This record gives sequence, structure tokens and C-alpha cells, in this order.
Amino acid sequence: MLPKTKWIPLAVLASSVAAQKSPFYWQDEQLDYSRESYQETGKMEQIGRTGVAAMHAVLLRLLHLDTNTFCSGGGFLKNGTFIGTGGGEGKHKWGAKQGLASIRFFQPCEDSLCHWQEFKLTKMTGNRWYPSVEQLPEGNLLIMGGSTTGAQYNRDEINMANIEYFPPRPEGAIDFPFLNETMPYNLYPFIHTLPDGNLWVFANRKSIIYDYRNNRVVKRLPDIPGNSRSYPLTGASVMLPLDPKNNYNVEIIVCGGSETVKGKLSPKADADNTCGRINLGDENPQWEMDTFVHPRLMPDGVILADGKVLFLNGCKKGFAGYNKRNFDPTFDPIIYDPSKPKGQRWTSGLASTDIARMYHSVALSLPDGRVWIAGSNNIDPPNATAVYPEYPTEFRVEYFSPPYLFQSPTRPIVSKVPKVLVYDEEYYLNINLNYPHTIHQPKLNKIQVGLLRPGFSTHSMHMSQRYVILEHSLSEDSQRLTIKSPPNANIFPPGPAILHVLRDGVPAEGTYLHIAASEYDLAV
Ligand SMILES: *[C@@H]1O[C@H](CO)[C@@H](O)[C@H](O)[C@H]1NC(C)=O
Ligand SMILES: *[C@@H]1O[C@H](CO)[C@@H](O)[C@H](O)[C@H]1NC(C)=O
Ligand SMILES: *[C@@H]1O[C@H](CO)[C@@H](O)[C@H](O)[C@H]1NC(C)=O
Ligand SMILES: [Cu+2]
Repeated sequence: MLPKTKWIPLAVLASSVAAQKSPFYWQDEQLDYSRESYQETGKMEQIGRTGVAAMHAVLLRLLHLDTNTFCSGGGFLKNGTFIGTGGGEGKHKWGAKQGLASIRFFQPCEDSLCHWQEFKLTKMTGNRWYPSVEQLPEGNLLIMGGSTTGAQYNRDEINMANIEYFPPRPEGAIDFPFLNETMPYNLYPFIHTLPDGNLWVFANRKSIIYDYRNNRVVKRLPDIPGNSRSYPLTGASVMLPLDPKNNYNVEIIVCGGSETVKGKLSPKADADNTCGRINLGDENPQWEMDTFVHPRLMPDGVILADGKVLFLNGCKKGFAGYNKRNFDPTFDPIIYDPSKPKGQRWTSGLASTDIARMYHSVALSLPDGRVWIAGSNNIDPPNATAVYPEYPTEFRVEYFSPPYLFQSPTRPIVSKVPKVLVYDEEYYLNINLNYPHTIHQPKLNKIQVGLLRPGFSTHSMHMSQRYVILEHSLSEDSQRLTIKSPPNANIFPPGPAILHVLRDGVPAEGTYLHIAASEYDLAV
């Protein structure tokens, strides 16, 4: 997105390999228990710059691209190859070719020699601007929706009311009438893979349960109260952590969004200040409405190491888009605790930022339990010095350290973590619950093990994001932890993930690993 360079707005993060040296892992001074306030508020730090206007983010490394990834989707195949799909028009200014129908391959590697590959003949069935991508249990990708060209909102003539897969299926694109029914605010539909192998799909205010294997709508759910929640009235959707204790019952929250004014998009529109929560385990699921603390559109909902959900970025007025379409940034992160009763779920008063993160900002959960925050490109052409009523293109990076990093002067450490977990197996890790021992003896030693997929972040989407609690047991001497991998690929589709182990809510450094049906699936 920098003019006159060949770098396209894709921010990609460090690989697992140089983990210990990367900025995405704690430095020693990071855990500063001396500051009592951090225990309550967490810490927000501005460290470094992206070099590109970060608009898409996934845990990988910095890469060179040929085609325009602007407003694309992405996900991992079961063999570990990352696929980026779709994007924007050609931009000769930056040397980017048209990327609307592109499929980009990236195979992570242990040296710095790997890069993107694109093949002239490997394209999607059509142009897709603002498509959603979901990693499926089979280890392939489902690519849904989008429009054939960039637009302020979707129109019938450009609507891609269909689904395709990668690797492609012989039948090509399959009609998906749900995207006709949800016009015109249905770009970047929300998708979550459910433990029964169906998909939950949401656009505008509607949602369905969809059996993609048989191309069949299984159930229609009630409309969410309040405003539209899909682009450009952008809200966020998060599937709450799945837990074997309740047989992986699914609950989903959809938060924020924006209104239309007299049926039209308006920069004066008020953002939505509600969250809806739906329990798919109920016979007749209904939306239970809750506050979103503030009105907010374009929020990022990021699952943290402990399974709580951090919401940040976004603003209070307008709708998603460039150039004086959205105003009044929301600077404070808030945390949602799904396990608490309504009325006690939200934590506010956390360490805030003074950087407006509006259209085209991103956030990703990191292995060390922090959250990486970047981007905001609200003006076209990009302008780092723009002033109100415009907002500058933002290159500064921030890291949010949630309060859990300051709760204890000791932390757990795990080692001997396998690089690959196959389904329904037990694994043995070494654990030191309390490092360094000399400082403090914790009383409870309650352990939680969670598998987090941070997913692909763009436009308030966190494609394929999920968190699954793993069953575990601790040896009598508290030095060995047995964990049970997810029972099957519907619970956790194959691909990379972060293994988090927490003692009394304090996370150890997470481990970046792969979930696979077989160790041989993995090409790395
Ligand atoms: C759905 O929309 C697409 C694209 O606009 C159109 O080609 C198709 O005929 C529509 N289908 C229905 C059932 O309305
Ligand atoms: C960027 O914005 C500033 C402040 O409005 C303006 O003075 C400057 O001309 C803009 N730069 C470009 C390249 O448009
Ligand atoms: C991973 O699978 C895809 C799709 O089958 C293939 O195109 C790609 O080359 C594979 N990657 C490796 C490293 O084998
Ligand atoms: Cu965009």
C-alpha cells in the first residue's frame, strides 16, 4: 500500500521457527509485576512499525506479492500451505496486478527463502472482492461470497451468491441463495465450522446452519435484533470456546455493526451498541441481547490465550469505507468473559490507545498471550499525515498485554511439546507450574489447556478463528502434563494453531504447532 513500492498491504507475522528471538514473544522485562495497575488494566505499548499499511494479518512472515491482495480472504490447507484468495483491481502505481480472482500459495519454511507463488491457470471461478474463507474439517477451504468488483455495498449485478472450494471441485461454483436473501449488506459473511460438521453462516441480520457436504440448509435461525452486522455495516462474530465438559456445545456472539439513516448508508449513522449471543444447542435457539459497552462498528474480536474475547479497534459513527465515511474512534479495548452470567461479562477500563484504528485495521492473538494490533487505512490514496475529518494511514504497531500477564510473579513453562497433534491422541508434555519457584508458591494450580487458532484477520473478520479446551491430567509430582488432542476434525479443522497452557489463568508461552489427521499430511 506504500506508493511506488511493490509491497502490498499484507502484514504477516513471525514464523514459529525463530520464536524465541521474535518480537512476538516476551522479552524478560515484559512481565513487570511491580506495576500493580497492569494487573487491572493490562498494558498497551507502541513498538515498531509495519512498513505496510497492515490490512490482513496471519502468523507467518513478511512476503512479497505479485497481485493486489486488497480486501482478500485466506486460510491454511491441511498440508500447511497458506492460501490467499481474491483481492482488488490492478494498481500500476504499486506494481500490483489485478488480484480479484487470484489464488496465492505460501508454504512456510525454516529459512528466509520461501515466498508467495501464483499460477496463471489457478484462479477462482470468478472475481471475489470481500470473500470469506473457512478452513474445513477435510483440510481444504470453503470460499464464500464477495462481489465481482469493489463497491460501497453489494448489488445484484455484482453479487457472487455462491460458494467454491480450494482445491477446486469439478462442479465449480455452487449457488448459495442465502447471499441473495441477505442483500445488500452481506459482504464478508461470518462462517464458523460447527462440531457436528455443519457450518453456521451469518450475513446482514440472518443466519443459517448449512450442511456444505450435501449443499443443504439444515436450519434457519431468527434474525438478530438491532442493526445489520455485515460489511459495510460491519460488526464482528466470535464462536465462543468449545469445551468437552458440555460436549462442545456451541455459543456464538455477534457484536456491533451500524445503522442506515432513512435506508441509506450515512457517515452520521450511529454504530450499534449491542451484542447478540445465540446457543445453537437449544432446541429453538434465540438471540440473547447484551450490551457491547459502547456503540462500535468495525470491531476486532480476538480470542485470548484464556478463551476470553478481547474487542478493540473500530469507531462509533458511520459505516466501513474510505474517505470520511467513519468517525469517532473507540480507543479502549474491552474483554468479554463468556463463562460469566449476563451483566458480569464485560471488563472495561483497560489500558487504552490514542491511535485511531478504523477501516482496514487488524489484530491478532500471539503465542505469548499478547495481542498484535496494526493498521488503519481510512483514506485513499494513503496519507500518513492526514488530519480530521480524515484519519491518517497508520503504520505504528501496538501490543496489548492482557491483565493475565501481570497476575503472578511466576508463570508456567511447558516443554517437549510435539510439533504435530493428530486427532484423538494423548500427548505428554513436561511442565514447570511455577517458574521461578523461589519467588512465590501458587495455591490453586488449576490448569487449563486450550488450542487457539487466531485465524486470518481483515476487515473485522477473523476467518477460521476458534478456541477448543483440551482434556488434560497432571502427574502427581506436577511435572508431567497429559493432554488429549481434539477428538476429530469437525471440532478443530486441520492446520496451524497455538497450544496454550494456563495455571490459575496465567498463560505459559504458547506453542505454535499443527493439527493434522496424519503426521504425513504436513508438507513442512
Ligand atoms: C442470486 O443472485 C445471483 C447473482 O446476483 C443471480 O445470478 C441468481 O439468479 C440469484 N438467485 C436467486 C434464486 O435469486
Ligand atoms: C496528506 O494530508 C495532509 C493534511 O491534510 C495534506 O497537507 C497533504 O497534502 C496530504 N498528502 C497527500 C499526498 O495527499
Ligand atoms: C498443499 O496442497 C495444495 C493443494 O493440493 C498443493 O497445491 C500444494 O502444492 C501443497 N503444498 C505442498 C508443499 O506440497
Ligand atoms: Cu477493504
